[in-house]
Amino acid sequence: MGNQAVSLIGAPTDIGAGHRGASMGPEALRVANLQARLKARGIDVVDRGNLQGPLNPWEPPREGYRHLSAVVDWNRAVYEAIYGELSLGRLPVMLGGDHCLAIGSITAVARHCREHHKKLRVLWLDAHADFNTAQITPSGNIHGMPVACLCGMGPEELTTLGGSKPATAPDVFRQIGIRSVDEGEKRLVREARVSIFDMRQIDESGMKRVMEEALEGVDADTHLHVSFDVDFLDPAIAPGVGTTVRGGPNYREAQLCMEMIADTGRLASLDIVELNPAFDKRNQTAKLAVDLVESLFGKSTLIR
Ligand code: HAR
Ligand code: MN
Ligand code: MN
Ligand code: MN
Repeated sequence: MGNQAVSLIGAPTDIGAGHRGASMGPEALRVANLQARLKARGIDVVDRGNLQGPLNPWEPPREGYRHLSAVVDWNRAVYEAIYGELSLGRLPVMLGGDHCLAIGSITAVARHCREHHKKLRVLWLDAHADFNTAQITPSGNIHGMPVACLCGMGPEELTTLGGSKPATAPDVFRQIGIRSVDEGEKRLVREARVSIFDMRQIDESGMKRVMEEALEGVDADTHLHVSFDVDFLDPAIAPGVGTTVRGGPNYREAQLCMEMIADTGRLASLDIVELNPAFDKRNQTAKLAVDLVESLFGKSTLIR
């Protein structure tokens, strides 16, 4: 992985979230030394700074969506930036920001894959399935909707961001660590046949077996995108998120997950989202996220 070129792109907003503070995520990751840690691995890492977009007006939902037009503005900016980096042959790392921004990043990745005849595989590391729609959302928060939007279920402005709709299909996703899915959302993910490795399955089969299945079929023609929602992690080790759900992966389970992704050698784009410094203690969650991202880029604890 030594000759990889990585671009960090900050998207400092909490426009799609139910709590304020994910807008501080990019800076917390910088303070936790993300760039230097990756550089120390021999990777060429450029920090492109932050994208710009509307402030959070903190309004109630309208017709099932909170802040829809501002979410669209932010996602357009993310889409352009991520597509630009991929076109330069670089590996974009989006520093969120809340998870609604994965609509823009993954729409760009999907376009890049179409143009380069690559198979897309998205690993969605999250406590939540993020498959809500305006009709079934309990909150109106668009960070609970990105996977549905990417599969063509959502507002036209978001489902057509990349021109063609849908941006991608349910069969590209493998969701890992899931333990909080709303009632209507459960029906939708079942209908769409999204492949979900929930915490019960991780408990019963172990992270190793789960990751083997989630990575099955990944080969030299695969573009592997990781969408890392920091609330994937157990809140005991990662308190710095707005929506903690207990019973997540512990430190070693999370490391093994990242190490097994690194072993494929196919990681080609990454989101780090939902880190919320307003809920963190001494930046510990940002530091943990950086530690895990180092493993994603090949740092290994193997001694044999
Ligand atoms: N499912 C809930 C909703 O839609 C909470 C959703 C999302 N929270 C996140 N995203 N952090 O993964 O309102
Ligand atoms: Mn490429
Ligand atoms: Mn999420
Ligand atoms: Mn989540």
